[in-house]
Amino acid sequence: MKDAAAASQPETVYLAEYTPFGWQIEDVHLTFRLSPGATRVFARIQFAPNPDAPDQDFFLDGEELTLIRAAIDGTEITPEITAKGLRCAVPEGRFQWEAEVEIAPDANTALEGLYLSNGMFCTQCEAQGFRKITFYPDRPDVMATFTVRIESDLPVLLSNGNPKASGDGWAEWHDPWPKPAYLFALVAGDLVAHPDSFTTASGKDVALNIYVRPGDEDKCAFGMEALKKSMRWDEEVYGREYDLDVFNIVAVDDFNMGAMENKGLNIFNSSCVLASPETATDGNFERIEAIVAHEYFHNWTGNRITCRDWFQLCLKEGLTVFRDRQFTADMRSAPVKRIEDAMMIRARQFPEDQGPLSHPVRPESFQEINNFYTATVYEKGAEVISMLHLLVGEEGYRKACDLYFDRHDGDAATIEDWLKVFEDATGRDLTQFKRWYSQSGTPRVTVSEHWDSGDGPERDAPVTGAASGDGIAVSEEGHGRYTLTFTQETRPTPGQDSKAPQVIPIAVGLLNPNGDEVLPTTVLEMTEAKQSFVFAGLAAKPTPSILRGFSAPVVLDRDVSREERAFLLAHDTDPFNRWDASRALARDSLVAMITEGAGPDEAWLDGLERVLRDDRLDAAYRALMMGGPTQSELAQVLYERGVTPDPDAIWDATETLRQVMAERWVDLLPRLAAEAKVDAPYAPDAAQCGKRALSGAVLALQSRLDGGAAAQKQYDAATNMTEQMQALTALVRAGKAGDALSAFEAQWRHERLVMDKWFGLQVAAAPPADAVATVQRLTAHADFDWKNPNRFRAVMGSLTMNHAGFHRADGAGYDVLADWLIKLDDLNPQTTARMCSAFQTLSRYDAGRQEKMRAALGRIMAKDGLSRDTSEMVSRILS
Ligand code: B3K
Ligand code: ZN
Repeated sequence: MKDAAAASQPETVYLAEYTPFGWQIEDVHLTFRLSPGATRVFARIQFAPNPDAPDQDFFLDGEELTLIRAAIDGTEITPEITAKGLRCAVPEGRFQWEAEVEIAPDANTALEGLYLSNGMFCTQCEAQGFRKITFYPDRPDVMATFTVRIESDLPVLLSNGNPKASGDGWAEWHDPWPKPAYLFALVAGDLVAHPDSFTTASGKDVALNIYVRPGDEDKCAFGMEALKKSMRWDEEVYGREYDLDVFNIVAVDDFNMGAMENKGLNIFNSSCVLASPETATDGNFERIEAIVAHEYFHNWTGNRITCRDWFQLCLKEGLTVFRDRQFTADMRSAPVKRIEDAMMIRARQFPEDQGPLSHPVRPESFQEINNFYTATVYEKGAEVISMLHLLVGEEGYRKACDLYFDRHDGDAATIEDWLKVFEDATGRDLTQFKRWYSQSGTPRVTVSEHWDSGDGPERDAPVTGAASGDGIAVSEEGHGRYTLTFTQETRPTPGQDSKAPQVIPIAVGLLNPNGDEVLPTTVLEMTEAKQSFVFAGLAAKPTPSILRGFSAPVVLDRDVSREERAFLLAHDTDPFNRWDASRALARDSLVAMITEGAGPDEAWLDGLERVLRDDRLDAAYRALMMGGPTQSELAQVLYERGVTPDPDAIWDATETLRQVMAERWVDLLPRLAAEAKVDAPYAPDAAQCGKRALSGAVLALQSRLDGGAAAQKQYDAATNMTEQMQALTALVRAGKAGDALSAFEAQWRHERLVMDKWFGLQVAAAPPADAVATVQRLTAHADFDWKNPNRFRAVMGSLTMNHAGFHRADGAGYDVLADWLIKLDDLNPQTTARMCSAFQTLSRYDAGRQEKMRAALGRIMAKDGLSRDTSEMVSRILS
């Protein structure tokens, strides 16, 4: 069936063509008789006509299923079966559907539907995996209660909802909450539980478990704490309580993404839930806390209120990302979190939004929905909610959310429903704001300023567009009027040639020449293509701090002098903009080094040094300050400034700069290292993680001076994975890692997740000229299990992160990736398609590289039986 499906022309689905399903489902009963090669699935489903959608053909989705028997109201039937599903005549009115199908979990390498991972049965149904389990209307707007019986000799048998009954070789589960099929889950395996419990605000006891393979029990405690914190936080901040007697999490080694929010039975990629100080880094701990929270928060935003269709994906994902960000900001440092979010959006979402894969937060068409689980839907989707939050304020936001939960509990909802609750709760008209959901592309905001001291007649009249009347009053008593004029422009994106102005909240503060803040953060609402805002009552020309806290996902284009940026680096009270001033100076300095052969900007390094020496600033923040722009970011900046980026020149410049920093701060580094010392048992909390981040940044610079001596010392003494990895990375970069790499491998050979780090690090930290050879060496390693998505991503994903190594002029980086993607596509289309996005920045580079990327993509496209997933991605990139 797979071949038939691949051979047929991929169909495009359109948002505009949404029609409800012709039947409603009252109740679903499933029985699974598990067997690796031949699992039998028995389904008994009550259908009733949907009065809102009469006169439809009865069609059930179904792929890669062998139908054994089907019956309607007890009478056997012979339906018409296609590569996509099943069609048959049905009676008018209600009827009972029965079907028995056979599936082969052990042959399921795509990891969608029911599959096997290390002998454990597990499922992944979002977005359209349930159709590989049984014939069903596999769409999110068909919601039903499920009763599931599992028959197997395996000791642990789990499904959604509450346990109902169990006996020798069987277990039954009942989920009382109507849900779409994509939230169905089943797990069966030889697993052990890490148990705990939680009492909800209204006093209900919930049994909690994290199920893992024997041997992993010692890596569950942190995930469990994160779960309990999330449950409490959702009660306190959103008033949302948990609604079943049990909440189970299962860790699985073979998983295409991070985790999945199945009702009452979350399934996690083991890398996103298992952690111990010895095996996981601080970064892993923080990510685990965020993902556990994210999946838990889906219980309300996604499960109780789900999406009408897959175009509305951002309704649950954007909102749930926004919620998990709020949670992390509350648990850790809010400014650090905001900087990390902005870095992520600039590094991942902006390139997507400005390239051939650009699509609206709510896409209007797709061939394969799995290709739209993107940074745009998730991260820009969260930014859109963050802007709404800013515009309506905390109180308005909470009122709107309460209304959303009241009005839509149990619904399959739309973005229109979401915006309507904001309109109804706050009285605001969101017609223009809604463009954030339909217009793709990153708006560019340019800024010009005008100062009128008020001492003489106004000479020029620069203010055009809508200027706000008497101006925004500031805390001084001067006569000066300061005008900021903004223009917004969004370049054409695929399928959208012209763009209308969007509502852009621009958070602004003003500083006077002493560095004192004369206007605290004020949100300007830009709604026109060009618009001015006047600030009155100033004693002297201020320095503006614009887009504070990254108040909108836009590119801010403003000609700012080095002096002004340095002033903001020294004085801005907004931690985000202070960091951003340094980042911009670093970017400009590197660009000048690359294009003019200039030396590093001394004034910036002086300013940065003052920040680093300021021990009132939190260590995590100073560590972020020490990191520079990524090479890919520099390539984008050069491209935007009309210079074709040369990856080797970018690499050389970043190396030179790091070397200069190391030499310049030879005295400062030991002082920072001493400040960053942790004198307490390991804990992955914000304070300790910040200190280790700072000491890691110091070690990276020190290793440039001492040939890796300090790194070797840290490696030998390390008692946790954060320090071990920092040291190993520094040694690899210093070219001194031979012994440490062997020791690490010997120590961790049996820990899959740690070995992923070993594989990934060698590629990511390899000198660009060695990256491809390192990939070739590692892919020949006996433990390179390329069918495991984590291992595949560790090696191939790290190659794409090694900017100059991947973009080698001879195209060897592109070729090795294309070869592996061609191979993987037969087995796992979803992971293959996702990795094709490494080519999305193609148009930035020179003709030679572009031609080589096109050739590599052409080879992928020409592969016989290429999956719909990969074919859609490659053709979008090539268009
Ligand atoms: N909802 C899942 C993602 C499913 C991806 C399907 N290709 C995880 C999450 O966002 O929480
Ligand atoms: Zn999610």
